[in-house]
Amino acid sequence: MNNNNLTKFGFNPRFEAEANMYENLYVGRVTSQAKHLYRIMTSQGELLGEVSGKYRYETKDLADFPAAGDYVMIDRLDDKQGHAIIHHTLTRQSAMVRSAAGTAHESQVVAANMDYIFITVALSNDFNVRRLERYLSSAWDSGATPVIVLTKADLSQTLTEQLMAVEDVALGVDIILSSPDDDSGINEIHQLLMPYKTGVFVGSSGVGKSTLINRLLGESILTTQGLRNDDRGRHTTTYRQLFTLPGGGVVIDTPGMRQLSVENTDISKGFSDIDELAARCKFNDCSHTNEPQCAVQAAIQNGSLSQERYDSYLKLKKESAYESLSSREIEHVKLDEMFKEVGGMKGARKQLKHKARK
Ligand SMILES: Nc1nc2c(ncn2[C@@H]2O[C@H](COP(=O)(O)OP(=O)(O)OP(=O)(O)O)[C@@H](O)[C@H]2O)c(=O)[nH]1
Ligand SMILES: [Mg+2]
Ligand SMILES: [Zn+2]
Repeated sequence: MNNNNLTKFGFNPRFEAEANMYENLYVGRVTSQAKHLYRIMTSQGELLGEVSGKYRYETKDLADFPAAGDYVMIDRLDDKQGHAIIHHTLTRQSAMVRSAAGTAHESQVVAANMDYIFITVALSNDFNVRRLERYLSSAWDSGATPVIVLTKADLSQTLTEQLMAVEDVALGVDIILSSPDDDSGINEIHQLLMPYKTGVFVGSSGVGKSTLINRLLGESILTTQGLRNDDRGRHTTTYRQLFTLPGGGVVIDTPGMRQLSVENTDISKGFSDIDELAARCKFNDCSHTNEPQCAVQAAIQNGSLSQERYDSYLKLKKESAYESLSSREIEHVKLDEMFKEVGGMKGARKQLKHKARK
């Protein structure tokens, strides 16, 4: 099978080797999804497909259904007689995961098999460095390389402060500055994506992801928010979609995420500086609060670690602990914390009962 057409969509020998293990099936890459229907690019062009009954029946985890960027094995290369049937999803090289809207437990794959995650942050009113930190740790966990893209520099009133704040948390991650009247940022993104690499754009609604992709494409294919720029617009992009760039390279546009859960996220990857310090604490299980010879506290004291950064580390750590609990369990944990002095919630209950009896 000649897969030249698919190579433009990122198909490479690693996936080809796995695809060859399936007899009588063809490989394709998912370019978008609308409910149960998938658009799939194949060696012969694009077609529509859906997962087989067996696939649906055997898949318990939402994250195991195909997502934009996935390579899938399908039964046909022509959908004139009906939708192609997806039988398998090839092993993911990377996956950006978030918890599905409204649920604490089910996680959803935002995009798969990308080399870069372009975390897009606007330098306008909405700028929030803590949110960037969350995206960063989630991106590190995906297996792809994060890149920070800063947009709307033209609307910033505190550019220097903002850049310093970003550099503080970036820890070696590339930072690309994009502005409407200068193409150097766009060119840097092009450079990264050159040899058929895949990049996904993530970030809050209205930060300018689709605008960037239109500029990369060299034409206005994607709908962007009107001329509002109040950072409060509706979500303009409503589904994930994959495109090929004229100079090679593949990009996936995503709708701005309302909530980016830190579930399944190894937060330490986003905080390697604190990790390094922690390794030098006297005690292995140091909580970095009041233990003697704590390297983290020492760093805060001598100013090499900011209290603010340490606080957000603690906050993220606490949230990821919460995230793996059900809402009921979270209530219990919260109550336990509230009643810590009297020995947790059970202790509080006992005391209440005791009082009532009196
Ligand atoms: N001033 C200024 N405006 C920008 C810049 N980049 C994008 N915008 C504007 O910001 C608005 C939102 O841009 P979009 O590209 O639609 O944002 P998005 O991230 O795709 O949003 P969702 O699809 O909702 O997730 C549009 O009006 C853009 O014209 C920039 O660098 N400077
Ligand atoms: Mg968009
Ligand atoms: Zn310590």
